[in-house]
Amino acid sequence: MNNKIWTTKKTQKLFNTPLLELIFLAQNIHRKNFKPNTIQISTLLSIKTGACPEDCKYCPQSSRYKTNLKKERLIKINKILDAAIKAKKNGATRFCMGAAWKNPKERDMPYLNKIIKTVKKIGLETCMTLGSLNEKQAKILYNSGLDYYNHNIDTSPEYYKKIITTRNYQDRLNTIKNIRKTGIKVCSGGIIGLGENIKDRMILLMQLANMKIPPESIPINMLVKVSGTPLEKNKDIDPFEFIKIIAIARIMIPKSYIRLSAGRENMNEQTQAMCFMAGANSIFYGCKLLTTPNPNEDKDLKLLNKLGLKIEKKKIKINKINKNINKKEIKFYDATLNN
Ligand code: SAM
Ligand code: DTB
Ligand code: SF4
Repeated sequence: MNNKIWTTKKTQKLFNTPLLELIFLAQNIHRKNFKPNTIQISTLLSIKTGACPEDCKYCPQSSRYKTNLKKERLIKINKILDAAIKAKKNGATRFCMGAAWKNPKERDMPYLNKIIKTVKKIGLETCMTLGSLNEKQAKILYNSGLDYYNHNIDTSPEYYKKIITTRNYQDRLNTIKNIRKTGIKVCSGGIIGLGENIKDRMILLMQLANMKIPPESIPINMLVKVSGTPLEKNKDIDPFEFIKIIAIARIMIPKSYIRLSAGRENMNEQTQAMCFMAGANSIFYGCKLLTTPNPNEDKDLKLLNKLGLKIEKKKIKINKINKNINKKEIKFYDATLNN
């Protein structure tokens, strides 16, 4: 339970603290709560791509913008299984699956249940991001064994209205509440570079830090500027500004994993190293995020090696890894997809 409230005054004070002082504070807090030199890695897969009815101005998958994206309907479990096995072989401990939906439909639930069960059988933690969920859907995913649900709040409530008009901030918070009521761990964070001001960044972090139970995992994304989206020409973020947000997030939310999320493809090694120094302890690993590039595995392993960072091992409670995958059953479910 969270009994520390971050007021505007206290948060403002952090934002006015010199960067190197913040990094020092953040690193100390980090070491009190996490094993040093250790990083959690997750691999992402887009399981339904593009044609999204929402109008998020940053997103290449919205149907409103011409982004040259190859659309794909919900993909077959067999294909998901292959990608999950590859991720596991490469060392990932969590497999995150994203769908460009406003929300899943009732008819999708049995299929999603089967996906979760299949991925878990190979010994990976599972995470999904599928848009809004009602209580019933959250419960179904929990009962299927889903470990994490990603649902970002992106920015401050005020600025959110300027970025997305097809849903509101409260809808996002309601879904997070529905996830919390189950036992699924919450993954929620934001994006830096949307054109927000310092106050919006402060409010974003206060929103996350002041939740009754803060999200266990907090992705901090740097906007990936995609041609055709309304934000394609946004101003670049100064890397130090970004590092500062990571350090403040670590100080305000000491016990959560902070993920250096989208945007690493455009960061040099030194910037990433400073983010780790400032308390980031998780990354997306694998050459693709959902639709845009991410550093390839070799490049990342070289960086982790140079920094002496070890991949966090998870003891996943699964008895028979790689066994019990019923190919016939998967074929049956795949046949229910009409694509
Ligand atoms: N449709 C679902 C939703 O919006 O919750 C799930 C997929 S959506 C792509 C997941 C998250 O990716 C968004 O909430 C947003 O924070 C992040 N995202 C999308 N496009 C991005 C971009 N161009 N740069 C950085 N982050 C982005
Ligand atoms: C999150 O915060 N970032 C990831 C994940 N959660 C789903 C997605 C980043 C998407 C970047 C744009 C793309 O590749 O489509
Ligand atoms: Fe759709 Fe999610 Fe992209 Fe928004 S962020 S357009 S909801 S896929």
